[in-house]
Amino acid sequence: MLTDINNVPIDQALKEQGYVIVDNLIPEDQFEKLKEACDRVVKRARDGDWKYRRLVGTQFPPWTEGTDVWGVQHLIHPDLQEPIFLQWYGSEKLMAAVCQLLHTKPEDLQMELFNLLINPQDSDFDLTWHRDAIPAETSEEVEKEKLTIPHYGTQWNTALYEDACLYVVPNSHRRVRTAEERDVTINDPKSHNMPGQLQVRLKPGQTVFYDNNILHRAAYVCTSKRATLHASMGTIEGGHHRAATIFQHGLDWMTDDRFVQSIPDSLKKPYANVRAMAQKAGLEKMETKPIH
Ligand SMILES: O=C(O)CCC(=O)C(=O)O
Ligand SMILES: [Fe+2]
Repeated sequence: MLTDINNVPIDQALKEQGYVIVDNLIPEDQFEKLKEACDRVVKRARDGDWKYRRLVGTQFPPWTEGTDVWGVQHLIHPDLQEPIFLQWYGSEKLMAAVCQLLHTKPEDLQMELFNLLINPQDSDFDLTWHRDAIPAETSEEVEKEKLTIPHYGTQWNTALYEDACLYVVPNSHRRVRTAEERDVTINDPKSHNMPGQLQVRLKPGQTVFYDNNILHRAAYVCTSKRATLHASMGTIEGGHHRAATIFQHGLDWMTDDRFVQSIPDSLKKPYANVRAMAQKAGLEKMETKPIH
């Protein structure tokens, strides 16, 4: 059983706090390779040679405007030709952590997103306080209802360099916003004074898993190198709610034969599971419209 940096079982910590920090989920022999591969993909994205990227000025997909890059999308895309990302995504300890968090078996996991969060080059960029799957303007009644929908998945940030960009409000992932939080998310969404906020400080090699409905924001600093792997996995019980969150990023390239051929054994079933989810959702392509 895996425990967090405070020796609490990771599933218990995530459930109670809405986030959990874990050491050493990157095998030693993969660490340097991941850093090198990140440098290459970051260069491609900044050079405009990789079009799947997040651009300063826009928080949620689609990213169509701007030039300064704050994230690189689809690290496991076959056109990037960086096999180390898929190797790590399918590595034993990482998958064991995800299984413990989701209380499921590896064969019931579902392959999902794998992106990279980086420092912009030209200017700092703040993301607003948000929950990933519930827009700020959502009424209290609807928010309450949406918060009861289980996620059937988890997401994480794994830092390759020191990373203190993420802020969370611990334990805000299962309750509606207080009047004050609601006011901040709608009227002052880049506030540096959210009540109860906590800055998540990761050392290289540390991972934070966080509930995508925890209130969170991020501050992107152009002068401090950030390369943080940002990924998610789900379970086969996700259904159409999960499909909407995942496929809004556009994953139809996962049907590419070169991609299918490159999947390691540990991810074959999780891959079949994401294909099945698209099919069940009645999608012709593995893509849907943006939520926000
Ligand atoms: O930069 C981060 O650590 C968080 C990013 C984030 O919240 C998002 O992409 O929704
Ligand atoms: Fe987010």
